[in-house]
Amino acid sequence: MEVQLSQEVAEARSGGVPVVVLESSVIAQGLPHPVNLEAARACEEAVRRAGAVPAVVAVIDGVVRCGLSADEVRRLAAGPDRRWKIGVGELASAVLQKATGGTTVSATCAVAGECGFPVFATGGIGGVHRGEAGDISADLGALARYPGMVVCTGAKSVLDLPRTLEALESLGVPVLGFGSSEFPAFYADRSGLQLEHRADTPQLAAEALHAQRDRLGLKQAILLTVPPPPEVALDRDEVDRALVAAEAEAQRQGVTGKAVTPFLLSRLVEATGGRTLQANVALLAKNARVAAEVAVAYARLRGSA
Ligand code: PSU
Ligand code: MN
Repeated sequence: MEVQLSQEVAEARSGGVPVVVLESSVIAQGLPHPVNLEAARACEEAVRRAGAVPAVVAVIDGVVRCGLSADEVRRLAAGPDRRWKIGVGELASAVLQKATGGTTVSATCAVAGECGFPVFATGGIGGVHRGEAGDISADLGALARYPGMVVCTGAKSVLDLPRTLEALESLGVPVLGFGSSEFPAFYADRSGLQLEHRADTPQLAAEALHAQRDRLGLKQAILLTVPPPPEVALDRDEVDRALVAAEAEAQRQGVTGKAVTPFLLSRLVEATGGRTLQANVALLAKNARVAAEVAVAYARLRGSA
């Protein structure tokens, strides 16, 4: 794959310094400005503090990039470029049209895999949507083709979580709870969905990644699910009630297709007095920190193997 690495990321790769890949659709589409910019900075800082190098993936002027400058992050966060949401199925079109935009988990997994970077942090993955429209994110298939670890707070808040877990199981993507035996419900720490396996420390998560990727040579990613920070986590019933109300409102207003998720998210922000937004930023930074700790432990494991 033609990917342009930033100098810092290229040097980290050749010097064996651990790298944490970050997606950019959450900057370009997932969060409103200027919270998106704060979140991007917080993630990069959290990665650096833990001793790894952050590598934001995006498409800039038709070039697939890994490692962005502060100006380029700002451009994604505020400019007209916010319109482009690039999944793995849109990557070729984006390159041909010399587009600029944020890459989703699916496109970012493809880039991270090609670059040989095995640790990737995000907020929530895409999955199986609620309702009967058959909307299933390309993230799921991409996870089945990325030999690495994706650190996240489970799946996006607006999804059908039981079906998303079933789909991951069908694809052979293992889900490991980080210090928890329950699949998180994004803003809420409880989903009622039990996980069979967990990793309670970054070291144990790194050992799982080493077993999956190096000892067994499996191509599927491991999903490491991190509960949201307890001080910002919302009550699951409160989120559920707000979501049901938001879905009803979307239907009344005739909101359909790609516009549904942004509509629901902004309704959730209103209904909770901004607490979902605060939780989103905090969980992103936490995931970035955990991912960096795993990347550092994994680099040590491989170095001593
Ligand atoms: N989680 C959020 N907000 C988001 C996303 C995830 O809370 O905007 C983004 C991620 O980039 C994820 C993408 O990969 O949405 C999935 O989109 P889709 O359902 O269109 O595949
Ligand atoms: Mn979707």
